[in-house]
Amino acid sequence: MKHIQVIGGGAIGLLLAGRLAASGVPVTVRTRTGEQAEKLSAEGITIESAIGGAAIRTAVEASALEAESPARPALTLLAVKQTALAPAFAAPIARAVPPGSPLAAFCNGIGHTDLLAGWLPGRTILAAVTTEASLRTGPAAVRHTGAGEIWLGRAPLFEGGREALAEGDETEAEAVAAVLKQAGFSANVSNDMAKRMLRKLLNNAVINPLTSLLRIANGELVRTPERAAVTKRLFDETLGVLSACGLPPEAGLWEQLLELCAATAANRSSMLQDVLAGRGTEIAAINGAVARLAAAKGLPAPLNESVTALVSALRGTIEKGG
Ligand code: KPL
Repeated sequence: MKHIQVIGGGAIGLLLAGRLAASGVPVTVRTRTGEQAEKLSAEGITIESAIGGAAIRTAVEASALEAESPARPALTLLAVKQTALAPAFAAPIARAVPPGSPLAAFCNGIGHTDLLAGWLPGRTILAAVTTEASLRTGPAAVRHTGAGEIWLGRAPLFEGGREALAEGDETEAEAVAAVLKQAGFSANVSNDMAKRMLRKLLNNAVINPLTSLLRIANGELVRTPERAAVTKRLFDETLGVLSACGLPPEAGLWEQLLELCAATAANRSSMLQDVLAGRGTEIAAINGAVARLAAAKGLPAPLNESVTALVSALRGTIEKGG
């Protein structure tokens, strides 16, 4: 069985790595810190299920991304936050992903595919979008809170409003989907990842900044007429920009957003969790990206610009755990 490397020891990274390892695939997890890698090597990954099904505990190899790794992975799954993709990440990731080996990026927002295509010439870059939900409960443990789907395919490039695909081969996506299916995921190949990423971006660009600024759970977002009005205004502006950038016209996108709020009513959005924990947020890759796309198309995006500035300004103003 071919060796798979998962970069990222967060909720999605550990879920992917744990399930793949449990299906018999040799997996190495590459983490930000040496401490987490030591813990994973010693304890393996525990996946507890909040949706029925037994807990599993499975052995994995692990090392810090900065460390030398003897493994030559046949495939890399990148499951890090956009905030990790700073210029300092370019050299370690280029060392970790061998030329000719594909990488599938499970990141929110957009912009990461453009960065990765620049950092990793000669590798196939795939984009992955998932609705799997999980919560990291410790450095080597996750709780699977919602079964979802994974869609993957050749990565679209977005910056500058151009429409292009990263270099690579369509057949790689089929092979990655097959490995993920064997590990029990519902994984499918898409030849239009731009559409899927833009649809997810639309929901994240509305729910994440507003729940962060109002400090409310997703289900509270449209509970009052005032909140519903501001939510709809941000939705309309964002939809206008993303439609100009290739999101196909489709009825029912607002209703889908309302359904997502209802389905995740008790959840705090990932951005609110980052704000409350005093971490950096993905605002630049979500609403900041929408504002940049708007500028490239000559469209106004005052609400996206404002929420980007406001969420950025929250950093450090909220007490940890508040
Ligand atoms: O993806 C999400 C996130 O929190 O980042 C949503 C869909 C908003 C669910 O919380």
